[in-house]
Amino acid sequence: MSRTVRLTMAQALSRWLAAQRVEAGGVETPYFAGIWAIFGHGNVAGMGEALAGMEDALPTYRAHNEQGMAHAAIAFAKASRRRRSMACTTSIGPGATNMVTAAALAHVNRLPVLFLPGDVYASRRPDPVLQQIEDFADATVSANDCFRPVSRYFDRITRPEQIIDALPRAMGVLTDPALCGPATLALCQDVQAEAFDYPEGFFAPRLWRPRRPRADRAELAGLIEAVRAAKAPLIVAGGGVLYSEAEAVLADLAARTGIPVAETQAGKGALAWDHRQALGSIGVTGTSAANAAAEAADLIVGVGTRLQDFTTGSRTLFAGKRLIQINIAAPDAIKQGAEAVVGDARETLEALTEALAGWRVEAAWRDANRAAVAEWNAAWDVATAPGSALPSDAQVIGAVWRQAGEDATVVCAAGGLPGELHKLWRSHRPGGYHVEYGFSCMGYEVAGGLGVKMADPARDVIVMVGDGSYLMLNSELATSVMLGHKITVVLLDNRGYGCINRLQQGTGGRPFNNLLADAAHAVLPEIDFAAHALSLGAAAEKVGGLAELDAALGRAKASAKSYVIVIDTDPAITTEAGGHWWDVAVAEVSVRAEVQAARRDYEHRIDGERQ
Ligand SMILES: Cc1ncc(C[n+]2csc(CCOP(=O)(O)OP(=O)(O)O)c2C)c(N)n1
Ligand SMILES: [Mg+2]
Repeated sequence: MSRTVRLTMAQALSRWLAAQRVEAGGVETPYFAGIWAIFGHGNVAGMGEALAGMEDALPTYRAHNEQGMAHAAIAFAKASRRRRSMACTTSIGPGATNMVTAAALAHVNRLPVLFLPGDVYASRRPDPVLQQIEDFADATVSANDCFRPVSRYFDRITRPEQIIDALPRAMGVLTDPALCGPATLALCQDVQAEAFDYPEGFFAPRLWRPRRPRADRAELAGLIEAVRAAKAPLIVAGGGVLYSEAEAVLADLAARTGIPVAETQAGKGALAWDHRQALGSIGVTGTSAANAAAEAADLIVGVGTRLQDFTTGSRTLFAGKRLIQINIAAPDAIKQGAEAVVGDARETLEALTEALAGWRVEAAWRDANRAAVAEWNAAWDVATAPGSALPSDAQVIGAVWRQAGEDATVVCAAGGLPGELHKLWRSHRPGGYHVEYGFSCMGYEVAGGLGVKMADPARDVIVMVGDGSYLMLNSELATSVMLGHKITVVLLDNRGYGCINRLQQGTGGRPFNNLLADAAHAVLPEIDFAAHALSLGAAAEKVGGLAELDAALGRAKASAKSYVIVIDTDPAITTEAGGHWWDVAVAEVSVRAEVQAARRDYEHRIDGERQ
């Protein structure tokens, strides 16, 4: 009989998490870099008791908001290219449901994170326990059922021995490149504290290696033949390129063959911005060079992309084109009528490079793309050149980019900034661009910046955030100060939801309920963001304009603790150059002539969408 060890479920779970290993950068290291925890009655006596004393093997980090700590965990995983991740434990009820938005964020972005919300008593002894929702028709329902549609794996642990199967299954999802996403184990409060005789072998260290399935031979042969036959091929690099660590192979393939490469939000940074085949961002927030290439291309090869509407210009940019999708997940590979090549990006691009040896695109295609990039670079100079008026987001981005070292990582998620950054930020290296644009969740930015910093503390992390996103969730700024993980936050205050205000007018609406001035108010808020950041323990200052921003960025760089720079910006300006149509449904009936006109234009546009 195998030996056993008597532990509570929470103790066994924590020990098991600490025993999971991966190889990162040639060194074996724990898969779970730590566990974020906010305790309540639903986890303090179970998980809390287990984690105390485990600090060396599984460090616990205290946060201020469950959604925020989950954002930090997710950003950590994204910055670690899904090789490592973190767990998050909460109480039952509001602590648990505060993480549901973050779970959806991880699900959309295909990022691994282990959610461990506390759950109601399995025994039902004290029902209804504090914070328990009561479903009159179904006694098995708890608030944690909200996690089901936003988890790649969900289980409720109602007996201590269930984790012997549940944990490896959760880990299988976290480490599977095709299924990757959040795993949720809802831990019944009483079961966390219940003891069981676990087999000792359950806690043996286990090494998880990234899986790299090769493409099916026939699918690969079809891809090679299609590229060889193409007059104007274009590669669209998505996040899968980075998660597969395929960037060097992609750069080499592009250089050898001359095939131009455009990047999605998640794929940005795969190529250095000045690589000779780099066209920059594609789609709704694309460069003129990339979007012109997509329109002229006779073959589009997507690599590791979900084909989100922003990438495809709501299915108009690639309409009528031959589309081949290299993707680890078959459901992604077959989207939008694409010919599928299911496999690991690096393996597939390596095979493609080998098969295309000696083959190059025609000179006319190469020259057209080079000329388009030169034109885009001129537009970049115009958009980012400092002026004397209230600065635009683009001008602030230009100033921050010029000051940022090649090793810096810019972090963003929602508002007008992600689009402007997609177009204008010039990535020097993979990992230098971290924009969460799958869920585009306001409030990801500050906590996300902390997670990125934790993934690589040597890195300069620059968070660019709008006033709206900052106000929605900024509490992990205090955590960054507390943990000594310094981030720089550049806060662009345009006094409201600038991008939605522009979208509202673009769809024929009048300015309503987006900018502070257009919303119901007794007084117009005069929010002192610098004072707010100071009160959380960060260093902070407000600058009077672009000229002062440069000097402030220098002070931020020299600061040992997190530093917030506030700058007023113009809510109306966005970069005109580049871009493509985005499908936002316009009201079919309205008394406003502007809405009627926008609707006519909209109906004309949707005729072109790829079926
Ligand atoms: C949690 C969440 N709520 C709502 C939205 C919809 N939304 C997208 S951008 C935005 C406004 C963001 O304002 P701010 O951060 O100030 O950026 P700005 O648009 O002014 O550049 C809103 C409300 C969202 N993306 N996320
Ligand atoms: Mg704003």
